[in-house]
Amino acid sequence: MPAAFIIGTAGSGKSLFTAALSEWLKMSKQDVAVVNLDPGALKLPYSPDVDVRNYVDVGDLMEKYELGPNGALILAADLIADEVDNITKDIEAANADLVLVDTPGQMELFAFRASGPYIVNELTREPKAIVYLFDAVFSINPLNYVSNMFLSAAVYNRFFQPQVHLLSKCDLIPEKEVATITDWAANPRALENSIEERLEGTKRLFSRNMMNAINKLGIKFLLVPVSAKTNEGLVNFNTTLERILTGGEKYTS
Ligand SMILES: Nc1nc2c(ncn2[C@@H]2O[C@H](COP(=O)(O)OP(=O)(O)OP(=O)(O)O)[C@@H](O)[C@H]2O)c(=O)[nH]1
Ligand SMILES: [Mg+2]
Repeated sequence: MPAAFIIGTAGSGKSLFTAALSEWLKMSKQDVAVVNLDPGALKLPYSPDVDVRNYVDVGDLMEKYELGPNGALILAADLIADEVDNITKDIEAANADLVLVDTPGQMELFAFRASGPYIVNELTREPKAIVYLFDAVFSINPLNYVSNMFLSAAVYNRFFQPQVHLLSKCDLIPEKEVATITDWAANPRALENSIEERLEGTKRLFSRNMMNAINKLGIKFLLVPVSAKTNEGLVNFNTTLERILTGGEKYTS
């Protein structure tokens, strides 16, 4: 089954986006399986078809190994790798056309430990995509936007899978700002102009150099504005995802 992994910094909107997209896909009569890979999730805005919490319990780990919450989360992230076979079986049992995977709250637990890339490789042999969230409120400032680009390039460097960027929570910022940020993603000159206009001193210099370094990497990802509250952008995003995962075919026959 083709799979999309939803990744982003803590609180960037991964879980709510997973919920909104899966509901929207189900309403469009598309068969989707939702996987929760966050062992630390207390409450989820969707009912997962497959849930890592059935295999790894952070509370038990804290008790058994006398760990604090962060230590237990790190151990949990590592232990998930041992459960790949079980999780894969659960996903196969769900027998869907698309798998949406909500990843751990703290991105580093998934992207910057050995287990994340291992899981992405092992979960399915079919096409996959990394969906990286840029929080719209955070991204209004070009300095923050460039920092997030840097993080997303680091994520790419861990997975080497097709990657799509989402501007999440775009209902929280004015439409004009949404247009400006999507323009930055499409056009490096627009970002450079905003850096020159809105930043000064070390911030300007550092952002400009960082932007140039990222451009030199030669990676360019589409940025699709979305809102999990209003469902704005879901059609656009789904078209992009279909193109990546199925070469333009619909998930359903
Ligand atoms: N207005 C608005 N709020 C959103 C949107 N998406 C998420 N939020 C809010 O942002 C907060 C974080 O959303 P989550 O979906 O839990 O984000 P997450 O990345 O899964 O967070 P963790 O897993 O805890 O790191 C919640 O209060 C959501 O209600 C959106 O599209 N619009
Ligand atoms: Mg979450």
